Parts: sequence; structure tokens; C-alpha cells
Amino acid sequence: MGDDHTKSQRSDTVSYDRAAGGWGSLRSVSQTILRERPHLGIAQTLRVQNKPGGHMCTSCAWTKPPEPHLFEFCENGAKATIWDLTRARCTPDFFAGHTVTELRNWSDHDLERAGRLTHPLRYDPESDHYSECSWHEAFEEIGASLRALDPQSVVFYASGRASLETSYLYSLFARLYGHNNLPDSSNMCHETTSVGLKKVIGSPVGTCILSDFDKCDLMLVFGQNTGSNSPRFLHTLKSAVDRGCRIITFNPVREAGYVKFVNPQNPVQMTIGGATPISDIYLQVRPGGDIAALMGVCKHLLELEAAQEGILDHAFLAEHTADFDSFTAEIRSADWDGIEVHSGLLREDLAEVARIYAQSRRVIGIYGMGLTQHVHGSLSIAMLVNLLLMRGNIGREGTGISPVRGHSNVQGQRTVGISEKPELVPLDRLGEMFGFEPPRKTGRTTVEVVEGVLDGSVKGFVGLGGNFARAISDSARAESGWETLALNVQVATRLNRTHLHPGKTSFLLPCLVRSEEDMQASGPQAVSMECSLSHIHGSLGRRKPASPSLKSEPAIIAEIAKATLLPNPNVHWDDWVADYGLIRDLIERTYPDDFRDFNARLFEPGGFYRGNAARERIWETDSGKAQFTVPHRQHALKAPLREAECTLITLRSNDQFNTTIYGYSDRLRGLEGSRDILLINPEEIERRGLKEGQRVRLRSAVEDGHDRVSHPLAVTPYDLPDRCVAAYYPEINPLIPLSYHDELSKTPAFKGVPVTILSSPEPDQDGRQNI
Ligand SMILES: Nc1nc2c(c(=O)[nH]1)N[C@H]1C(S)=C(S)[C@@H](COP(=O)(O)OP(=O)(O)OC[C@H]3O[C@@H](n4cnc5c(=O)[nH]c(N)nc54)[C@H](O)[C@@H]3O)O[C@H]1N2
Ligand SMILES: Nc1nc2c(c(=O)[nH]1)N[C@H]1C(S)=C(S)[C@@H](COP(=O)(O)OP(=O)(O)OC[C@H]3O[C@@H](n4cnc5c(=O)[nH]c(N)nc54)[C@H](O)[C@@H]3O)O[C@H]1N2
Ligand SMILES: [Mo]
Repeated sequence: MGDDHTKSQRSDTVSYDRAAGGWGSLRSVSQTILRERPHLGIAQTLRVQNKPGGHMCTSCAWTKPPEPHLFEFCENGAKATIWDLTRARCTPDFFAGHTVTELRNWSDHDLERAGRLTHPLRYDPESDHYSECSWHEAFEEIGASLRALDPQSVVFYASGRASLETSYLYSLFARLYGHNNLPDSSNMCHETTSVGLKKVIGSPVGTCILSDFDKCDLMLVFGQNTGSNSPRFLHTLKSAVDRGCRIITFNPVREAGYVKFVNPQNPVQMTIGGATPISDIYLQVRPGGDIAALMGVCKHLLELEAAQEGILDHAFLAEHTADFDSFTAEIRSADWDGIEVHSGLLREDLAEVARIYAQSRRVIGIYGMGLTQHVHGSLSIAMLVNLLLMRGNIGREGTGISPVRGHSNVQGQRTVGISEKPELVPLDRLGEMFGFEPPRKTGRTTVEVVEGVLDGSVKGFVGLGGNFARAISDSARAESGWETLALNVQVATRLNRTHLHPGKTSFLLPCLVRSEEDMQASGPQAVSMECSLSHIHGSLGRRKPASPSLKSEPAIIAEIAKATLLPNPNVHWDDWVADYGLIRDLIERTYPDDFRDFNARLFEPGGFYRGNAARERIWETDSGKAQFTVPHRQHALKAPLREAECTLITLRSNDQFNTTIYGYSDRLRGLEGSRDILLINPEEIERRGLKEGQRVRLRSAVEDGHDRVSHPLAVTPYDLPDRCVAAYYPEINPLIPLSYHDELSKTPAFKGVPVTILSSPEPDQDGRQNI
């Protein structure tokens, strides 16, 4: 199976029978309602979701428009809220009935289905149970443990949900305590953007705002699954298509959202049918083949320019960019054979993309995990930027680059100081404001946290939400290391696998969710988040909390901080928790350019814009220009595939939010009932002598002293490029070696690991073969 047999030739215009949205989407929400039986009044809660004065959804980070739809929520946003407002309760009685060892045999779905955590819990190693403790005991004991540890050996992780107010307090606490070990879920996600995009255009975030999507005439979409992961963005896409904007998609998987969309809020489409086709061209690029694909498009663009001058924006190139000549030299010398092999796409198709690109006056490049989660993910992003720069498609209305972020405040957490990179944080200002000497040493990324847990240099872990040990690469190794920690504190809403690997001292602390009322001394408190388009949105929860014993995240952080740190006359934890407006004042003082009049603008419809220098064509890069990057390789993989190997891409289903598994339906892909499946294309199944439904295992084709073999997976035919297999995250994470990560940012390469297929489901059976 040499590389030259692997060109896939699929680039037909799309026909598809599983449109995103539509009745299927409503049915899927009702199933979640039936399962979770949320409290009555859920309809009222959903009606104010993502609207000024209501709460902001805890699902994706897509923006909340100034003129919201009647129901400004989607299938998965509704599921997230219903999941938060379930009637099920995971009480101390539940833990009395199950040891932690027993719970480790439960599925992720069953663990979370136990319901909302209701009381603070301490792990008792003698009995192997979590049992209730008082908040006071928890804070005192955590404070004593933190005081006993070297701050450099402690990590404060954040999953990207916590609000700006919470995140500011959390990162301030870390620095007052003495470390920059502040990774967040972004380190497994869009850190490639924060580092890679920053390097080339000086901005760690996208340059687009919502109105750009109303003005562009072409969107190029790379590896982002809108239908499942940011469904409200489908409305924007559909309106763009309706006014004639073209969409070209690069994705190994034909994702329904980019194929057809039925608007569940459009009564005509819902009753008489009819779906809007979304993509004009859908190119099933090989995993990691985006660099080659983009090189092909750039190369043809240079050929068009040679034939007819004026295709490139010469004035922009001269004034605003650096290294264009070395870039073009490399592209001119690249051969089409290599481009076709590595991208899996045909020269004619890439040339067609170049022609459409050349005809389009305003172009936006959109991307997600399909670009970021690769060993050379930063280079893929840089290649997309190269293409956009060639025709001045950054820093002009209707143009730009738009990474679609994941967690609802993951971008904002970075903005207000949750970062392991001290150079990104105004440490001097923090030092002045709070009268202390902030730590300067670079902190740990998520990958480095696991390395530290495994080598013993990380001794304490505080998790502000998330499911770190399950979500990270090499998760089986990570989980086993967790139990060596001296301190493990998890602030959470529902039970998950990371909680089941307690350290010597372990606490599980339950907190409010965003749609619940957060009552403090000065009254009910609002919080805020930053969306993918850099707008800040206020959020007010109104639901009765799931248990009277819950505390808000800011309150929990403040109490742990008070129990850990010596008093400081400039630090007023109690006042800040009593009135979050005071925290917003601190944010404004620390970041005056981004958060001017923060409190006054909190509930501005559509949020307020933080601004972006690259959008104004001010390039905060080393060269002071937008930087062309010379592609030193044609694919984003660590190495080309060897004989018998396939590239594994890990997918999210339509019925999960990261490690939270709502159910077992991947409706938009037409896959139902099981997550233990391996997607492969039908010809490949035949070529390898496999049968549909046969149970196989995967083995990582990485020789580093660790044998990584998956659980049994049922062979499932699916339309994928050759030598590409797909399986669900997080179950498959033990297969992703920790050392596979983006070179610049250390984002794990969840979309690019070489594997072989073991034809036997028994891992240690004699005679197993790789096929
Ligand atoms: N319902 C729901 N919503 C979510 C989430 C969820 O789990 N469920 N998660 C949230 C989070 S944290 C995030 S980060 C986002 C994630 O949202 P996305 O960025 O959409 O991430 P994924 O679903 O992991 O993968 C995106 C796409 O990349 C494609 N792909 C894989 N490899 C390649 C490649 O090499 N090249 C190209 N061009 N494409 C490739 C896959 O086929 C898939 O369609 O969604 C957020 N929203
Ligand atoms: N193989 C593979 N692995 C991946 C990915 C992939 O595409 N493929 N994607 C990566 C990405 S993009 C991400 S972002 C990470 C996700 O990694 P994480 O963000 O760490 O994981 P989540 O599954 O989002 O966390 C779910 C848990 O958060 C807690 N929680 C929910 N709401 C709240 C809240 O309001 N407050 C608090 N304190 N806790 C709450 C609940 O207890 C729940 O169990 O996974 C990464 N891992
Ligand atoms: Mo993410």
C-alpha cells in the first residue's frame, strides 16, 4: 500500500440525506429531556438563553447576536442546559453505596448521569469512598496542603467554562501563591491558534466579527464541524449562502452541517421540507493534508497571476507583509505529485478552488480542531494565513481568519490571565496593583502537566472544572499517575473519571452552573464570557441551585485562597465575592484597553468588542508585518505513513460535549447505538480483508517503549479517505502518545496518530496480525 495508490478523488457537489438541524434536532433534544427530566420551567430558561439579561449557554463559544432569534439556542445548547438542570442528584448517599474502584468500571455516560454533585466530599483511602465533609474542613485542609507544597509543583487547571470573573480570581490566586502553572483546556484545543496565529499576524485570536460573515463572498472551512459543535453558526452560514456567498470545505469526513441545513426555527423548511445546501465544493482531504492542499491552491494562484497580473494584492503585500519572496520560491518549486499525494486531492480540484478564490473579493478562512490538533498544526494555520494574505484578505471588512473556539469562555480565560506563558500577562501591573512580586517562570502546558505527574515533579492539582485525566492524550498513563499526587482538588458539577483517581488528599467540591442564581452579600451576581468573535457577553442565572450546599466558583476560589495565603492589605477576597462588579473593576484596571467601562457595558446587546490590532492591519509580530511562512513540509503529520499504517482521527459525536456523553446517537453521521466503533472506508475494509461489524483493535504505531492497544471496536464502513480511520474521543485517548503534539504550542495531535489495525479483538492472543 504505497502512498501513490492513495489519491482520493472525491470532490463532487454534495448530496446528503442527513441535514443538520430540522426535526432530527428537535427529536434529539426531547430524548435528552425525557432522560434527564429537568425541572419544569426549562422552557422559560431556554427562552432567555444567549439573550441580554439571560444566561449565556455553557456549550460552544459561538457569538450571541445583537438581534437574537426567538429561540437563540441550538440542539446541543439545549442539551447542555437540560444536562445542568437535571433532577438527578449525586449525593453523599450515592457515594456511600459505591467505592471509587467500583465506579471506575462505569462508563463516562453513567458517571455523569448520576446527577449533579450536591455536597463537598473528601476521599477516604481507607474505605475507598468519597464522603461528605464541611466546606470549612475542605478549605482548611486544602489550604494547609497547598502551604506545605512548593508552589512550582502545583498546577491550577481550568476547563474553558469558568467566567471572566472566576478566571481572573483564579489566575491572581495562582500568582499570589507563586506559580504560572495555569494551563487550560485551550492547551488541548486552540493553543495552536494562540501561539501559531500570534506568530504570523500578531493576534492570538481570530480577526472576524459577525458583520464580516454578512459581507464575505467566500468562506474556506478547514476541519470544523459546525453541525454538532457550534450549531448556531449554521444560521450565519445559511444566510451567507442565501445571499450568494460560496463555501468550500476541506474535511476528511463529509460532515452534515457543511452539506445541508434545515433551520429548526423556520416553520416553512420544517413543515414542507427542503434543506439549504451549504458547501459548493467539499474536498475530503487526507488527515494532515491541509498544508499540501493549501500549497496547491497557492501554487495555482501564482500560475493565474503569471498569466494575468493583478490577481495578487501587490500594494498590500508590499506594505504589510514579510518574506513573500521566499514563500513564493518554495511554492513554485513544490511539485504537483507531492501535493496530490499528501493532500489526497486532485490538482484540478485545487485549481478550481484557486479560481474561485481569485474571483472572490472578500474571503474568510474558518478552522477548528482539524487544523489545530496535529504535530504541525501551526504550519497548517500559517498556510491558511499565507493564502489569505496573498489577496489582502485580513484586515478588511468581510475578510479575515476565524478560528471557531470550543468551550464557552476558553478564549476569555486567556484574555484575563489564565496562561502558563508569563509574557502574555501584565505581571508588572498585577505586582503594582496587589503589592507583590509575581512569579516569572514559565508554567506548564497540559502535556507538561502529565509529564510532571509521571516524573513526580507535579505534586498538587486543582481542577476548575473539566475532566483533565480523561481528556488529555495518553489518558491511561495520565490516569495511573494521578494517584501519586499529594493533593487533588476538583471543582465540578458532575462526577467524571478524573475524580476517580484521587491522590493522597482529595476533595470534590460542587459548584453552581451558569443558569443558576448566584446569590452573594450584595444580591444576585452576573458573570461574563468572551465568544469566538472577541465580544464580551454578560450572563445572569435565575434557576434555583441544585442544592443549598453549592457554592459559586468565585466563592470557592476565594475561600481556598484565604486558607492558603497570608493576609494582604490590597487583596479583598470577601468584598470581591460579595460583589462581582468589583472583580470587573479589577479586570478593567488590569486590561484598560480591552475592558473600558466594563460594568456599564456588561449587558450590551451582542456583547461589546474587545478590538483586535490585526483587524486594523497593525501587526504585533517580531517583524512588525504580517508574516509569510515558508512551508518546510507538505503534511502536518509527524512522519509519512509506513506500510500497513493508517492515520487515526478522533471525533466528537453529535451527542456529547467533550467527555460528557449525553447519549449514543451520532445522528448527523447516521451512526446510532454504540461509540465503540471504527470508521473506515468500504474499499479499505475489503482491501484489508475485514468484515463490517468485525471487532478489531487499534495499536499506536509509535515505538517509544509503551504498547498502546485500544479496546475492541466494531468495523463500520464510512466515507473517509484511504488510510484514514476514525474513532470517538475520549474513549480512544489511551492511544494518543503524549509526545505527539503541535511543535510550537504542544496541543496534542488528536487528529494525526499512526495506527495499525489488529484483526483480533483479543489484545494478547497469539498470532495477532497487523493488517
Ligand atoms: N455538541 C458539542 N459541541 C462542542 C463540543 C462537543 O464536544 N460537543 N466541544 C467544544 C469544544 S471544546 C471544541 S474545541 C469545539 C470542537 O469543534 P471542532 O473544531 O469542530 O472539532 P472536532 O469535532 O474535534 O473536529 C473537527 C473536524 O475536523 C475534521 N478533521 C479531522 N482531521 C482533519 C484534518 O487533518 N484536516 C481537516 N481539514 N479536517 C480534519 C473532522 O472530521 C471534524 O469534522 O466544539 C465545541 N462545541
Ligand atoms: N482524542 C481527543 N481528545 C481531546 C479532543 C479531541 O478532539 N480528541 N479535544 C480536546 C479539547 S478541544 C478539549 S477543550 C478538551 C476538554 O477537556 P475538559 O474541558 O477538561 O473536559 P470536559 O469534558 O469539557 O469537562 C467536563 C466536566 O466539567 C465539569 N463541569 C461542567 N460544567 C462545569 C461548570 O460550570 N463548572 C465547573 N467547575 N465544572 C463544570 C463536569 O464535572 C464535567 O464532568 O479535551 C481535549 N481532548
Ligand atoms: Mo476545545
